[in-house]
Parts: sequence; C-alpha cells; structure tokens
Amino acid sequence: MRSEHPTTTVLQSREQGSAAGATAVAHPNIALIKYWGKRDERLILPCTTSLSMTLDVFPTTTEVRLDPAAEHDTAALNGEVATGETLRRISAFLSLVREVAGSDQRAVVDTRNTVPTGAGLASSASGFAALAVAAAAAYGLELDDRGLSRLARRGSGSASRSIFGGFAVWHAGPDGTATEADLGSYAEPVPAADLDPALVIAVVNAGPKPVSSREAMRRTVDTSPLYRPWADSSKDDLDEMRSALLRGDLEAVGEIAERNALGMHATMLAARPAVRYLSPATVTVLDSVLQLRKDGVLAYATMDAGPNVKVLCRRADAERVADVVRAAASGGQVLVAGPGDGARLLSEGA
Ligand code: 2P0
Repeated sequence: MRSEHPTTTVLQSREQGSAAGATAVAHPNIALIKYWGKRDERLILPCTTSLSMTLDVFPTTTEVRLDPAAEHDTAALNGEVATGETLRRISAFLSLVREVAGSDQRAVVDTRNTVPTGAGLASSASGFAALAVAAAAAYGLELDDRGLSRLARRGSGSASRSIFGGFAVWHAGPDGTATEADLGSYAEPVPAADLDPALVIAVVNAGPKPVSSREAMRRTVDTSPLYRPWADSSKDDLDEMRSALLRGDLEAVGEIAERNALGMHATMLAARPAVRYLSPATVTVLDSVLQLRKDGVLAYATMDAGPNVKVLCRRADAERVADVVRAAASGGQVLVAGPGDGARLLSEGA
C-alpha cells in the first residue's frame, strides 16, 4: 500500500499488523535561532525558520505497542499513568499516524525521560521526536527523516529538529495551500565546520511555567508590536548563523544566538499582557556571562520559555564556564552538554 498525506510522504507501508511495537530514543535540542510564533496552529507551521543544536544529554525513550483489544490509547510517563491534556496530545498524535497508516488499532505508550525531575528543561522536543519514530515503526510507516520530522512537528514544533543530530534547521515552509505549506515545513541537518561547542545549562528555577509556551507564542503574535520586527530580523540572523556555522566561527554563532534570544524575550515583554519568563536569577547569570566575556572567555547565553540559561562556549572552557555560572546561579543545578545524535529506532517487532 502506498499513501500520500500532507504531513508524511510515505515511502512504503508494511502489511498492517506485522510490527506490533517499536521503541525509539531522542534527545532534546536548544534553539540558537528561536521558534516563536505559529502561522497555523493545527498544522504547527511556524512564522519563522529556526535552527538548533541537539544535545547529548537527557534522552527520552519511548515504546509504542499496538493493542488490538484496546478501545483507547493509554500512556505512562516515567511509570505514571498519563491523563488530561498530556494523554489528549499523545492520542491526537497517534490518531494522525493511524490516519496515514489506515489503522484503527489503539496503542499503549511507555515513555521514560531522563531529564532530572524538575530540571525545568522542556521534554516535548525529545518526547514527540521519540514518539514519532516509535509510532511510525509500530504502525508500519516507513518514513524518511524528512517525513519523520514533519510528523514530529505535528506533536510539538521543536520536535521536528530533534529527529536530527548536531545542528538542524527547521524550515518555516512556503505559504500556500495547507498541503504545500505542510510538506515544506521540516527540519534537516545544517552543514557546519568543526566547532567543538558545549552548552552549559544553568537551572535557576525548576518550577512550572507561569504561561505555557503555546499560549505565550499565541499572545505574542497576536498582541506584541515587537513581534514583526523580531521575525523579520530573525531571517537575517538565520543567514548569518548559517554562514558562521559553515566557517566554524563559534564567537559569531554565540553573538547571533544571544541577540536572537534576547529579541524573542523582548517580543514577549511587549505582549499584552506581558509574558516574562526571565527572573532576577536569570539576570544574575547573564551578568556572569558578560563578565566571562570581559575576562576573555567565549561565552554567550540563550533562554527559552523559562528562566533557565544555556551558555554556549568552547568545549575546552566548559568546566570554567560551569564554575562561574554555578556561583552565579546560587545553588541551581548546572550541567554541561555537547552536540548529540538524532532520534533513532532501538527495536521493533512483535
Ligand atoms: C525553540 N521554544 O525554538 C522555542 C524557543 C521555546 C522558546 O520550541 O506549541 O514546545 O508544541 O509547537 O515546541 C517551545 O515550544 O511548542 C519552543 P509547540 P514547543 O526551542
């Protein structure tokens, strides 16, 4: 059976039922050019193209097992039964896979996250990337990486990038019909010279977000007078970032990443009402990054939908940077990550 679907170009679909289950692993990614704002909420089409580094820490491992007798999907996260919005998002994602596969079998999902509890690091990127790879295999869809990236995108935008290791760019895709726009929005690897980078992650607050990133993005696009200027400048940032990666200029990579992230936070601060994820502790860590630069250490910061700070530096400087950041983060957890691998299937079959 061959099938064409806006989300997934199916290369080949096995006889339904030949693979009763599959397990996949994926890692989180940190955007150096941020994704902030959707132009289509249902298809998760972003307003801008983003670019990220996949990490070598905190893998998510997900098993999807088909259950011919089940009437509903069920899921467990770290051994705890998923309910409410979490289960709804997983089940909606599985329905999308079923639609493409022509299956009506429900699934049992078992997900293990290794992010330290409350580390305040998003797990939706690694979560939906692992789920996409495992679910595609379990339902017998043979997708190429681009198809998997499009599929993962429908779970969570940033998950499209975690299909790939190292640096990945997620294309906003063309305007046009839903089908064209959907097919054109996927991630792929970005050519880069050897940079030997590290990201020092400072967890200054592990508490829940005041506003979900979904709601914050929506509010920013709808109400922030700074949104359009940032989205426009992000295109230039992207071009400059690609060229800095190609020539292996980590200093330029850091400079561009920092200004792009600060600009994204400026758009939120100007939203009505404002969304402010940065806390006093964030600013203290940002000051320490500035001091590192004054002391001649290459170090640049980026922040996502939360107060935690990720500091890009040379791998050789990572321990020194971590020490300085740890002192500034006053008791917060500090971790060092490097570039990691893309999502992959660990096992499949009955
Ligand atoms: C990013 N973030 O590029 C940006 C920067 C947060 C700040 O992607 O609504 O969980 O599921 O598509 O992917 C967080 O948003 O949002 C995010 P949805 P997602 O990494």
